[in-house]
Amino acid sequence: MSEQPDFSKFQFKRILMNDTQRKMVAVEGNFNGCSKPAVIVMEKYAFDKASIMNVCSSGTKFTKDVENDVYKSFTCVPQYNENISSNKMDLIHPATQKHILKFSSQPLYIVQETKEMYQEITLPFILDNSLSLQWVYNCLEYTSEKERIKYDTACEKDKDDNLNGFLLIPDLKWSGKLDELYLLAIIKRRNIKSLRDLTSKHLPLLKNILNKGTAAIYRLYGVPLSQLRIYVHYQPSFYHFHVHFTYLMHIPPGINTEKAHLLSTVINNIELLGDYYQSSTMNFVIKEGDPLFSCFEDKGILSKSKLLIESIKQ
Ligand code: G7M
Repeated sequence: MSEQPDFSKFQFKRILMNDTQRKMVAVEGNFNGCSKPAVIVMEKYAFDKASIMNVCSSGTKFTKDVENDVYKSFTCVPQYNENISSNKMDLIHPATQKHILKFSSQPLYIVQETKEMYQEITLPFILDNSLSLQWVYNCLEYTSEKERIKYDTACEKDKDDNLNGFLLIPDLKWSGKLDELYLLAIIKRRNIKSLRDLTSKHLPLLKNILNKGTAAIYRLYGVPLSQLRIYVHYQPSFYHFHVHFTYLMHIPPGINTEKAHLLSTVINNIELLGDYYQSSTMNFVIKEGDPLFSCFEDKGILSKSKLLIESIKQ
């Protein structure tokens, strides 16, 4: 059996690949005294109960980065080694059943939501059952995350600010590392819930977000439009219209085709057909435990067993 390599002699040359989603990195270098190159691939282990309890222990130093309504975000550094294995931790407290569902892994289904289904089932449901928008209003009113706001269209003294204005703020999920860039544009007006509400009269708002949002990000972080993924979710978790800006090389959750809609495509669709998002059938993904799933089931639109039988027949 060959000897254990002496990793203290490893000379770093360059990062070949940094997979921010898998927390995996490939590095080129060489060992002192050896001219032949070496590649090291490092990957963080998945969490288990022991590692969770290790983070949630008195041996960890927590620094609060964000506090907004029931949401807090911390950087957690184990005291035995301050240089490695820091974790980002988000806390929701008190959490509702809706929060618990939002973070639970569950069987998923695709809904093909016609305009009638939206009006009769989805809309009444979201009007009665959505997550609180308090954190959004706290941002808009500068009562939380004030120091984190990166751009505010009001700074341009635009007379249209309350109609087409927005704030640009780091998403709660952003670690702050440039290669994981993640910002949100939150609109100022409070009467657009989701994609379904957008019509041609909102084109100036959407173009404002696209143009001023990308210009601000380029100014602040040097990331150009061509390296940004700019999209909205359908269904969103929060029914106050907002747009996600993420770095193209980073793969955050929620960019799959069943959930993310590129803002440029949204603008294009509305330019082609002013009521595109009122008249289209929209696909979205739903969890089995979501009460909205039960509403579709009650109307005979979704059925777990029917879907199963149909998939077996094919
Ligand atoms: O799925 P939806 O499009 O609704 O996404 C909402 C986004 O808002 C997610 O990417 C969240 O990480 C982000 N977010 C949620 N909360 C509660 C906060 C918050 O309190 N502050 C900030 N900055 N972002 C949040």
